[in-house]
Amino acid sequence: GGPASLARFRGALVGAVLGDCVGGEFEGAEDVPMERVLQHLNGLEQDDRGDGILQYSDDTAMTRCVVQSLLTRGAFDQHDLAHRFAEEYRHAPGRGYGSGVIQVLRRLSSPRLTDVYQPARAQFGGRGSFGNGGAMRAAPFALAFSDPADIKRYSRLGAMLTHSCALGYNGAVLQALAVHLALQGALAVPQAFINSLISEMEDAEAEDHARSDARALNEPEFPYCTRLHKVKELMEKSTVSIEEVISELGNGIAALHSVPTAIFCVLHCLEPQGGLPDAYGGLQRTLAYCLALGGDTDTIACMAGAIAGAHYGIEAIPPAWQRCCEGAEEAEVWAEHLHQLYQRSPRGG
Ligand code: R7I
Ligand code: MG
Ligand code: MG
Repeated sequence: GGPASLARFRGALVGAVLGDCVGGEFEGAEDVPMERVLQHLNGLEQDDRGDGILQYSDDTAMTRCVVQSLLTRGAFDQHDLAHRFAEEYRHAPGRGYGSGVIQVLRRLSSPRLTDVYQPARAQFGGRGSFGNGGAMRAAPFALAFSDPADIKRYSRLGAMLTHSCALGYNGAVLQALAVHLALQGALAVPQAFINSLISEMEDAEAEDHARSDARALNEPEFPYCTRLHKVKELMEKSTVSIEEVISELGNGIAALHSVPTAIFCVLHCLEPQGGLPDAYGGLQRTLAYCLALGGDTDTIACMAGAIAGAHYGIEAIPPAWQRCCEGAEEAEVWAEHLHQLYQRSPRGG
């Protein structure tokens, strides 16, 4: 489809759900052979697999809250979103939430709370979480708003309800921007895509709060830009091993060690790769590659799935895979509603 087509919106949201559902199998695993990944994915094609057999985790549970809040309010509403996160957690606490964030989610349900950003600020000794929980649910901001300034502002605030450390919320900003660019068709020119992200993150990371958090955590100045430059270096190499990706970019639960990794996975799999079935399309390659990294596979595949889905569109998603994943059919319907909201949203200048 063309830029910002409905097929791309569907692809982005369904891709995110698929990544979470298929990635759950290997979350926390080390040394995942590609053979095991392909076995797992081949299983999705078998007719006797029940509908929605692979359950989604916190990544999708929170993404659904963001989608429903944006659609119901027609805008970003931090109180509504905080309430939905808290209610979702109360109803289904067993979706695999991070061990720190559950305290925030409990406190967000208190009727006495007036500042909804306060519980997140109290995390980890007052600096806030640098986990990838803000980034994993950032895709809907790129599907609801067309102006990059809105996408940046609201993905940041949406993440700050649970992640007040700059390394946490800037991961959400980066993920939302990557989905936004992919929706526009920007992955047709990979070098320009990564350069745009670097220049956006140069702005985001120049703010005082980002600088002081990077310093306090012993990270280089402009930590996301530094990682995105590493992504560029890896893109230029003729061969890249899984071990190299893990050691250069990471596969962990910190947003800094997973958002640039997800972006790399998408870029790396734009072209056919040895070790992956010839019959696989780009989105299938991307998800398989994410799973083979091990570590935080549900979240890396969820984020890469959103970006790749925005690039390839819904046609790239095998119906059998979609059927196996809880919430994937519904995601397609919500993508249509978000597409309508997006078209009404003010364009940036
Ligand atoms: O970021 P968060 O929502 O977790 C998301 C991850 C995804 O992989 C999901 O699929 C799910 O499995 O969890 O939850 P947080 O609890 O805010 O952060 C995740 C973890 O990162 C924490 O439990 C800590 O182990 C670590 N972490 C920190 N550790 C030390 N200091 C995050 N921030 C800090 C910190 O500042
Ligand atoms: Mg999860
Ligand atoms: Mg995870």
